[in-house]
Amino acid sequence: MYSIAELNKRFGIADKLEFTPLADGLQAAHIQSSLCEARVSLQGAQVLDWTPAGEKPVVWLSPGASFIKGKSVRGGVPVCWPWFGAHEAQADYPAHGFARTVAWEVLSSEALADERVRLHFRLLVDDTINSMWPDTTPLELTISMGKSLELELLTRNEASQPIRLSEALHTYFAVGDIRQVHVSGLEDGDYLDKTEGFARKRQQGDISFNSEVDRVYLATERQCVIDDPVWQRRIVIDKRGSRSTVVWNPWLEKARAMGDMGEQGYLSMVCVESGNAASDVVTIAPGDEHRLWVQYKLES
Ligand code: TA6
Repeated sequence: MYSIAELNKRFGIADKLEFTPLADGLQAAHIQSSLCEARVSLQGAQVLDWTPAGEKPVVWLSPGASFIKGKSVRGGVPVCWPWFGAHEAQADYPAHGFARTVAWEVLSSEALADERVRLHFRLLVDDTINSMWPDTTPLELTISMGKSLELELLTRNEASQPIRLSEALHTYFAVGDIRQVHVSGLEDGDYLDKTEGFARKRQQGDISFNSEVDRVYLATERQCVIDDPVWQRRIVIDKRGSRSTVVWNPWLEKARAMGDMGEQGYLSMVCVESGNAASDVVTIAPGDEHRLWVQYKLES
């Protein structure tokens, strides 16, 4: 692991990108440009927040978030990989996989011609990971930050047999008031309702929120829009290589029990996650690769 000074020497970009310490020995890339401000933790290659210039935050970081080694930060864009939710067979394996709680290395940083900053990460494999996931499947994440935020998660299968995995970019979005938010793009789609034992249901109209919502929408590659009348803006979510969209808000009781959502935090967030889960799991042939790509942008 590089020190902060080494990270800045190798990957810092004057007036745009500086590496800074977080708590508990964790490190973050801090992007401050004419287009946006954002932070990315090297643990989990987790975007912590993203605020386009002149706007309120778009990627939400919990006011109760804690920064602890081996624990995913509440908010931002946790990378759920190589399984989404609970492991199929091993109850003691970490929920949402191991990618979000381990160290990643920075491969490169770049200031693009259009002023965006791009960071390229690779997950560092250790013995604990090998014991849970013995196959050779290098994982990389590219994050491009500007007026829009783009992430591309690349899985290569270098094993000699096909690999099955589930995954999600578990993005927390900031909203003015969840009780007035509508999410569109999933009308008429089938979903699994986690609040009712994964019962399969069909979505009627757009999604609104007045209690806990925890759903995996299946076989959908469509654009989603978070309509926020309080902050008078729309967050537009485009994706490729993703057939599932997960929509989640824990609501009051579950948020309290979680302990890191902040007192009223659930009112100011919604997760709309792009990935591949349940019947949408991905199979990658030996020598092949799979890319999960998302782009977030604002419309007023
Ligand atoms: O994506 C929705 C979900 O799977 C919910 O069921 C909820 O538990 C959430 O993720 C957060 O999970 P975490 O492990 O980060 O507490």
